[in-house]
Amino acid sequence: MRVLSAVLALAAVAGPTMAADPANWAQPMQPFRIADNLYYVGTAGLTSLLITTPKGHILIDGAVPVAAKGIKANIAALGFKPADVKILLNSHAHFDHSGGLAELKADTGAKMFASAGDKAALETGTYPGWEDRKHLDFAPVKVDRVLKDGDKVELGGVTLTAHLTPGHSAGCTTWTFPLKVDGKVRQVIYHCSTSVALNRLVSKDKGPQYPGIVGDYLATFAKLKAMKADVFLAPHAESFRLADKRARLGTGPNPFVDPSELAAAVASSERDFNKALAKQQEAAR
Ligand code: 4NZ
Ligand code: ZN
Repeated sequence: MRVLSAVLALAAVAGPTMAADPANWAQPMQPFRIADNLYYVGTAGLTSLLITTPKGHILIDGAVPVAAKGIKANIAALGFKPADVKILLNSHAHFDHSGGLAELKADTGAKMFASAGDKAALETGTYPGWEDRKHLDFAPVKVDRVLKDGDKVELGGVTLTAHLTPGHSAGCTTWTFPLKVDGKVRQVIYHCSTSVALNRLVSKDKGPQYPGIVGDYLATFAKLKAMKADVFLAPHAESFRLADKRARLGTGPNPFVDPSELAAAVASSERDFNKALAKQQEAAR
């Protein structure tokens, strides 16, 4: 009981959008089908999505560097060939979501598509504004195609749309695509992230994480509030209650369908952002 209340108290402070448990970032997880041609191939804490097509596959996010081998093993365990992955995409250029991409690219031969805002971070394997924090570095990955807002990525009859939602990173990219779930076409959103986490919004001596970061977050919140989705997915498993939904799969209607989740997650994240901004502004006075 004491443990439970401590966990609940921590969860209340951390909020649903914050990385809750880095201990599970490298923890292997059995891959599974979310619905139709969409599979979860990430770790217990970090999402990696496989979208299969007759012309090859698309993989979104590579988790932490040590997770790359497990992601490949997960793809193979589902009966797909890692060499059939043709396109690599990402949510954002932080080591916990892009760290495994270089190895995955080398081993699959896939092309890496990413936004202009994240290209430099991916190609240097650094966290812009935290170049001195070497533990945030990751293996650099070359970007083969630069994506703009609204660009479509097409393969084998599947079309994904890139929505630039900068703030959490300068090129944070939210992905949307249709998915057949329980016989009905649903809209999936893979929400990049709008958490503040390690980002300096305002700072007296160091300046912001990158110029224009606060305006970017504000525009991104406005943009996300105007979007609709039936299936909400995100780079951190806790942000969309992966374990709970996984456990309920097959027991009734697909638990990944929840048209209310995007708006709730964005509202909660915006409250967290406003608190973090006020706190950082106070500290910078
Ligand atoms: S993130 C850490 N990608 O911003 C790093 O959610 C990056 C994030 C969360 C936590 N970290 O080092 O603890
Ligand atoms: Zn991040």
